[in-house]
Amino acid sequence: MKSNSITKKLGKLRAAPENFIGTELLEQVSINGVDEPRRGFIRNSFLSAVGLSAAAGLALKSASAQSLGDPVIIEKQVWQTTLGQPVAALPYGVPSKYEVNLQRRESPGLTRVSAASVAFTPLQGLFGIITPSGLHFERHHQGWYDIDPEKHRLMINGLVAQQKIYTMSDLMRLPAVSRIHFIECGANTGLEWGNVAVPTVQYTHGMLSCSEFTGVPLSVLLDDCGVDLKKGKFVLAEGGDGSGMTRTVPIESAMSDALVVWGMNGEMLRPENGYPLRLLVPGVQGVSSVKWLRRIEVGDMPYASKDEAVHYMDLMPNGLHRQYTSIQECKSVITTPSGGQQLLDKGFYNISGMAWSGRGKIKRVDISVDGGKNWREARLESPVLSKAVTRFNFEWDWDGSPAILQSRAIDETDYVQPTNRLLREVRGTRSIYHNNAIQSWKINPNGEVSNVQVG
Ligand SMILES: Nc1nc2c(c(=O)[nH]1)N[C@H]1C(S)=C(S)[C@@H](COP(=O)(O)O)O[C@H]1N2
Ligand SMILES: [Mo]
Repeated sequence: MKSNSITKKLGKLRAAPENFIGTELLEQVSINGVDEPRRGFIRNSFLSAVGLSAAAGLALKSASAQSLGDPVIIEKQVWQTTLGQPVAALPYGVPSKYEVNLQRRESPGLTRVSAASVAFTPLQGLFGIITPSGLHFERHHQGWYDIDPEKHRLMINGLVAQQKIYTMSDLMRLPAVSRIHFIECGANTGLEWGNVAVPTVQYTHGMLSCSEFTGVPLSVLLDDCGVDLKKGKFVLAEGGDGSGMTRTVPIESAMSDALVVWGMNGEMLRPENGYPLRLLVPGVQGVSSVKWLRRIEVGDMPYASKDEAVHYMDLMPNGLHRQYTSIQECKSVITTPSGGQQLLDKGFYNISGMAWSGRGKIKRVDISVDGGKNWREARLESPVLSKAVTRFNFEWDWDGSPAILQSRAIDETDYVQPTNRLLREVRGTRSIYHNNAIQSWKINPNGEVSNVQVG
């Protein structure tokens, strides 16, 4: 009886004509970005969450369990009565076939220019803080390459006592560190500036990923080359791809936590993310984390490269451009429930999301279910790491009336994530980049969740 009503709702969602996204994507915007079989599973996990919250003393009058005659538990399944797949049937494992809808996707609202585009991370389907490597967002200015590590070199030159060229083997002998950090494109959430109601969190916030990166601190290499810290104020990082990506990084950043990275989530970088070598500048907009890194030049002033003169600048209300904005300010977003998902019924829900700050650790996240009138503190899950995604959770009993869900993050510098109104007061309305405003998801009485902008 329950499952019929779910199917009906799903049908309605798929048929929604006003959506500018295709059928393929409508499937993806259904709950947690999954298809029918998983939908049942999600529903079941909602039910077990219900059990948890009952212990916590929440009112759960609309919650109901499967009937005790449920054939899935009573009857023997194929997997209980047969031999399973042998070990190493898949020498490199892949996700279950039931998870096939959890994919990086290109936004239907953006145009691909040649190979240059972006594939967004499906944040709505992720748990914890680590983005699986195959789902790390990809942003290329001229497409990606699978570069032979034997043919890759890193050159360090400019204001150094000795210019050097490193092979991958040279680099991988050096003392390595592993750190968890986010990478966020400066253009993430950019469409919200234009009041474009991008339907899902994948497209509003999916140019964000968080991984464990392994490499050598850039400072070790700069020291090794005898960097001139008196004259050297900036470094230029240059990519080996056809886009000739070049970015200026301040020497303070280069000498503190910037890493020259070959590892991601325990294995070599994926080609799309810069294999075999990339720069990682923690907390700074993604473009500075130059992929397929081939050269670091030490200089005495910013390089004003083409990528810095044309992109990633903010047009301010007074008509001036703000250039070299680099820190990704404190930000958060609720990923479940989020745009395009469907609440099944009144009752208990775990509101879950991500918070991060380019300036350090997340200190607190507040949740509002009434569009910002009242706020209550969410639970931060450990670990809470500097310049990394922090997971938050919040217990909510939905009474079936319209609601507007928001999250507001505060970082260790006490910076508070701004509302749309506050952000626009300072920045005007003509920006494309660096939008860290509070995101609002509207819940209709029928359970549909959609993207809305409130002040
Ligand atoms: N060489 C090179 N590095 C690059 C890019 C590129 O196109 N070429 N894109 C940049 C941009 S705009 C971003 S947001 C990040 C994205 O990193 P990812 O693709 O690993 O997510 O890489 C940056 N580094
Ligand atoms: Mo980017």
